[in-house]
Amino acid sequence: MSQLREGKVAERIARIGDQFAINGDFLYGEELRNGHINTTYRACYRADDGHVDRYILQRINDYVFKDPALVMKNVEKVTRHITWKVLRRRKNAAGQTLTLYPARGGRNYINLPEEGGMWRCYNNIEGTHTYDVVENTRQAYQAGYAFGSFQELVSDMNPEDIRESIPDFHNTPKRYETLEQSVAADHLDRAKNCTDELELIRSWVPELSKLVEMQRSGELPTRITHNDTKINNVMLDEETDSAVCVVDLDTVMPGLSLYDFGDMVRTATCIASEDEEDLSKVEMQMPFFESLAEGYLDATHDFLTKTEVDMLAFSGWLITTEIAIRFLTDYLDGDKYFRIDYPEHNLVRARNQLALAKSIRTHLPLMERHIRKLIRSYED
Ligand code: GN1
Ligand code: MG
Repeated sequence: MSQLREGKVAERIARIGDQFAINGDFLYGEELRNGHINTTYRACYRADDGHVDRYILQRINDYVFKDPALVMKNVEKVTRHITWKVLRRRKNAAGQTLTLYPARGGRNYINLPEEGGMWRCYNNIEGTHTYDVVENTRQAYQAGYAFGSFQELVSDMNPEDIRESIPDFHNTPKRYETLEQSVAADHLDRAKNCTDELELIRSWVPELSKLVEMQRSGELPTRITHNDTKINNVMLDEETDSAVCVVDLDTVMPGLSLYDFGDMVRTATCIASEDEEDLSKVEMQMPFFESLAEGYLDATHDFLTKTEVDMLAFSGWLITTEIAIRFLTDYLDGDKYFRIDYPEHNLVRARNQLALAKSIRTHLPLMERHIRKLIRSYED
């Protein structure tokens, strides 16, 4: 990340920053490239009182989020609710949240057609950092605890207040149907490059509907969930690596607690990144899973139902398979959804995530045993 003081990008960042309630002079800007969807800049200003403050400027990707105003309404409600709750409790149980800065014109966002669309501005959470891949079990515990605490913090919001920003986001069988449509269309003649991957996914089809069916039948409760619990969406204290704040709130909407836990298993139990090409490095590691599950259950065991707990391990396999399906679909469709750095990037990601799903699958009995052990420890 280079700090840009001048040049076209710096000028652009300064121009966008100028639309928000930011005091002072622009010092420099930088692009943060660890998300696949939105364009994100960090901008640094010297305020009139001499303080140097940093802000996050972000363009909401309107190919992915068809109704950015709806996303912003959700984000406003969630951040205000968490702020209210944390202030009342006077404690900081991984409960810091983002603050939106008003834009010119009276909203918390602004449409700038000449800058590509809808922009918003958040505070930069100072003294924290993120990891794109997990490095040690403490980070896995903290991620589990942070997203578990997040679920607790939003648990008393009215689910009807939060609308679906992307319908059927974690509807795995629908994601699979979409994949088959892309295979049938095969606009770019790419299906021939992924026959093994398709065969594997097809062999798993009966299991892909399990969670949506359990939700439909009422066996699993619908909650407000984060839905994008990648390890790099949790900010950890720079010195202690304790969880400080959960970010990327665009997909907060009604869902299953298991979607959140599943995505954490995907990103907090494997030390290889999701685009690692050497599949021998792609493996779920039990010590990371154990810490992740402990962190998550420390924050959630009071309110999760027995059925939710029973499905935790399975959700890790399901959500990993789901994202493999999504990467493969985007590869076949011509890479319209996820940002890519090279032409085969989405295919590499899909292969990687399938390797991880296989690894998780072989560990399921051990994972389930560990969850039962943790649950017993709360009962003692
Ligand atoms: C996207 O925005 P980012 O990079 O945190 C995606 C997630 C995927 C993830 C895969 C809105 O998340 O669903 O799991 O990439 N977000 C959206 O790395 O589709
Ligand atoms: Mg995201």
